[in-house]
Amino acid sequence: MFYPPYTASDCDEYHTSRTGSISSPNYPDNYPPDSCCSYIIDVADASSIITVTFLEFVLEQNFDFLYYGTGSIPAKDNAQGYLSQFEIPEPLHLPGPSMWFLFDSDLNVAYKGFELEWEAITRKC
Ligand SMILES: [Ca+2]
Repeated sequence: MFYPPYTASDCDEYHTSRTGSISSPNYPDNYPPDSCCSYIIDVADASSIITVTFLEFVLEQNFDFLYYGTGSIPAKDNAQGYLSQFEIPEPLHLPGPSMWFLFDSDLNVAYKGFELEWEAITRKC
């Protein structure tokens, strides 16, 4: 399957702190249709685990998606997985030093969106 190359947009975010939060555009109001937003978390610590906890998750199922993966290159075809649902997902645990999200909404039907928190923990072993 071919996906067009990802291009930068106004809603892109780049984070280097070990803890923080991310939410969809306009949150807690509905996200705009046709959104394409990338969120990169780079804690510069290869021995870390980045734990992501979701506080809210309301996306149009099978049409609006939050892709995620390790590294710092957000792209659908580079994703480890995606979320597209009406319920709060289980936490994610991804190896550091970096990970990304890519929020992609289609042209119709928008909902409240998502809010998440992340925390980087240094592995002892
Ligand atoms: Ca939609």
